[in-house]
Amino acid sequence: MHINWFPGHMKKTKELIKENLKLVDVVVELLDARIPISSKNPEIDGLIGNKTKVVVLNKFDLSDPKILDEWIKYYHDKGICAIPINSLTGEGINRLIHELKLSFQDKLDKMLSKGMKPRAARVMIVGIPNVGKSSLINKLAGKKSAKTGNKPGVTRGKQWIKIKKDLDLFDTPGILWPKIDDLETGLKLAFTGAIKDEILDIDEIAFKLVDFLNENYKEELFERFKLTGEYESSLEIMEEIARNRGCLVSGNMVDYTKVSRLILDEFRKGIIGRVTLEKPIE
Ligand SMILES: Nc1nc2c(ncn2[C@@H]2O[C@H](COP(=O)(O)OP(=O)(O)O)[C@@H](O)[C@H]2O)c(=O)[nH]1
Ligand SMILES: [Mg+2]
Repeated sequence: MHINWFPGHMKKTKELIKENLKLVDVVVELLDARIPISSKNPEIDGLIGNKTKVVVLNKFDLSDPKILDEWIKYYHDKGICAIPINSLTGEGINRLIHELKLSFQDKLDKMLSKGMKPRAARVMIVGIPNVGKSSLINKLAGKKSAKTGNKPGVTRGKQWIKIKKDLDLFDTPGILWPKIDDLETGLKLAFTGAIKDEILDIDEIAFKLVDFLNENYKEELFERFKLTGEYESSLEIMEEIARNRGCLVSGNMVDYTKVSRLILDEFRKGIIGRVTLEKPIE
């Protein structure tokens, strides 16, 4: 699989995030609840240094509830607060706001004891492309809608959005890239739509996804696509799905690209079921 990924302005972006972080009290590390490892940029912790961090497991509505609990416990055991959020409906947002204020309290107390004036906690969201940064900012900001630059390096119009009396949000999220150092990571990012399909072989991705689902979420897979037979391979499963859904070309041949798109689309929308692709490593 060929992944052409790293644009030249990555270094500049990192510098910019570092600059912006100087203004910030609390960092929200936004992760995809289905792939908390693969959607993490490994350099973020270095950039954050000893600032307070809250982990948000976004798109939890698409993730496996059982494994979500395992992840929350995993972070809890490491002393990190992890909050499941649905940035489309706003579920979990109030808890996040509460937690953000709470995590600023220590710093605020110190400031007050030094005779400084109290001020609102300043928060910045950081995450990989497509993890839901803009959606979360919009949900948090409500009608005070944000100018949310999707391009790394966008500084113009930089401003603080007042979320609550004592909570300010930086309107420009920090965009960092995932680290794709093996095929597995690349595939998980592709399954979830974090990587654009154009730079990957869609048939291969869908095939690998069916492989994974057949292994780990067989019931959901079979139920959704009305599979009833015994299948020798994931390829046979894909062909059956293609026949069931009319993804065929002349002569009743399977249209692999069409069925691949269909499977990936339904997976990403959560129609196949709530699926998590990686568990915490003990
Ligand atoms: N199901 C679901 N989809 C989400 C959630 N948050 C964001 N999305 C979708 O994920 C895609 C990327 O979101 P966006 O906010 O543009 O991500 P950004 O690139 O990090 O700013 C969009 O299609 C959103 O509708 C969520 O919590 N649940
Ligand atoms: Mg965005």
